[in-house]
Amino acid sequence: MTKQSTPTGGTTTQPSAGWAAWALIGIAVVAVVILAVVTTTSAGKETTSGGEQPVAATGDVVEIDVSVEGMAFVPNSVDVPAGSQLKVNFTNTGDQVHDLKIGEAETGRVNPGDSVVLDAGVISESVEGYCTIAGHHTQGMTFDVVAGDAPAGGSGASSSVAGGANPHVDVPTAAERQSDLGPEFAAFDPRLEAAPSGRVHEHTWVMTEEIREVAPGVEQKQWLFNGQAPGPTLRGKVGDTFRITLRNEGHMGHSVDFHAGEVNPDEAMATIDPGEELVYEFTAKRSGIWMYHCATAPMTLHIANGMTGAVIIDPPEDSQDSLSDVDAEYALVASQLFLGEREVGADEERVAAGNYDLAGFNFYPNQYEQRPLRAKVGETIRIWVLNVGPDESLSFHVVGEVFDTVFKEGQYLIRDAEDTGSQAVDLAAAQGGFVEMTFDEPGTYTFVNHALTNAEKGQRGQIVVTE
Ligand SMILES: [Cu+2]
Repeated sequence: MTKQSTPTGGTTTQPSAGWAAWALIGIAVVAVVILAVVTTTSAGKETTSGGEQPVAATGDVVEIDVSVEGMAFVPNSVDVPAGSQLKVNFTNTGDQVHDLKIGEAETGRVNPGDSVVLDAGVISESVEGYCTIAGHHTQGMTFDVVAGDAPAGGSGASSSVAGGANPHVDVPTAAERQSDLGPEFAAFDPRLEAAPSGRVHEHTWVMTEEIREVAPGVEQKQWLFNGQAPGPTLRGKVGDTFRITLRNEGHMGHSVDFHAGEVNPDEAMATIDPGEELVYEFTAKRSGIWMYHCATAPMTLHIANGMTGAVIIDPPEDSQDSLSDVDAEYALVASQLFLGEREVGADEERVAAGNYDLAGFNFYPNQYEQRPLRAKVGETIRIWVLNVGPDESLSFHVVGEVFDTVFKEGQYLIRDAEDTGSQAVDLAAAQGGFVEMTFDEPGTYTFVNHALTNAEKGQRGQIVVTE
């Protein structure tokens, strides 16, 4: 068989001998016949495995107990002789709602602690079962039903993960993101107000899933704290107490983890189901800009869909770390942006693969090129920056400026520097700080992630300085 290719390849290089030509024709005819047979055979196989000739039911029943550990079914596979009926006694021993879908059979949502019997019917071929709750499949909540000796079902192919084109959306180009979006475009307000005077900050936040514009011409579902991405910015002083009532008005479990507080994660960060409420209380003992985010698995997906934001805690005014007076303050939350189907939101496989489409400040690419920050010559501004990732690093730089004060993760790197300065502040995922700068000349100063491919994906904006 392997020699078939040799004479075929030789037709162009050795055409002289007449007998050789006849031999080649003969081999070619044989090859065509073999090809035809192979094609017929494989077509026949496909028909069988496609289910048009189902395996006859044997009357046997395979019964198995399945539970949950973290983000996995235990066990996560079962061997079933083809033709047997499969019954799964499913107990949700996890800490959040799950389900199990095998072929057409589904358990429906199963609360923690509850049990359901799933009749998966007669198994004629291997099939991959899984939890249908957003993100759980890619986190590994699969259950392989292996029929007879056949290999586990599921192609495993995930074309949407491969780098390059997004199969769900036409990702807007830099030109489309930078062209005038018109007067109706509203940027996320980056201005930061002073901390309110009270020492206890009480808020109720709803958690929802809603369709929003996430980039020019792209609408998709976002998962939100209080209807916005990033979520509300909280500000207070060292020693303040924050009491946040979370009300889940969405369709899946959500939670929150405030990095600014030191609390027992088991209770405060628990996932709450639709319709439930949870009060998260913490006292901020340390100054800085702190991330908060939904802590329900997979966290990448909840963060990518918008469930994250900043808590800013001012140091005591009489301490050596106290903030100096500035003319304006801003807050920028840097993140990667993943596009997906309109009704779904960030594509979970692309999120799991870290395959982001765009990047932005305050969850919209290039928005501060559309609506620049503004300052006057001689003014000093402070920009608080938080990098929520989920993965990429941020190198925050302002073109044409040098930072004379940089605070990062608990300490001033420089402060009111005169004969030195900082050109960029590096923030890994979940790190934050602030920079201060004074404008000596009018002009358009562009701020970027100086990991420049991310600037080109949308992590850039402008500060327009006038006389
Ligand atoms: Cu969430």
